[in-house]
Amino acid sequence: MTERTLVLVKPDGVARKLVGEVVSRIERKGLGLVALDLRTVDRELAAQHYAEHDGKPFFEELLSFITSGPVLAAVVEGPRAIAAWRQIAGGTDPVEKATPGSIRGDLALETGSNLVHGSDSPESADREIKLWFPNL
Ligand code: RTP
Ligand code: MG
Repeated sequence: MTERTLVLVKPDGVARKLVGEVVSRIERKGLGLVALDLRTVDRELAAQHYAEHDGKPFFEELLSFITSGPVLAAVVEGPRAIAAWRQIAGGTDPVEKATPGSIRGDLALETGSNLVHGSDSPESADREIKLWFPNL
């Protein structure tokens, strides 16, 4: 079944010039790009995007980080795109959880700067795609 997911290359990934690397891994897996946009987000969008983490100890740090520079936002499509992209991205902690071969496993060291985001369920994907690409 074809699915859509929201992918972000976070500010650390853009600053480290890993946009091409990330897009390449999406395409090599066989997933398709539906929309792509490089932009710097304000606190309001960031807080809505990460609403599930509001109140957690790392929330403020997360908002400062995600608004610290341009991000690449993408809508990615394909069979089981949500799980497929989370496999490509790797687990949240780049050392303890992400496996070698994944983006985080290969290219990141810290949980707070783990390069990429991907929606974690069909409901999240729907909500996040509407938030980032309201005209899609
Ligand atoms: P993301 O939403 O960014 O794709 O990451 P994720 O699903 O793998 O992880 P999630 O639990 O949604 O957490 C969102 C982001 O918050 C930071 N985080 N820090 N210090 C901590 O314990 C902690 N836990 C999460 C990470 O940067 C994570 O990507
Ligand atoms: Mg998440």
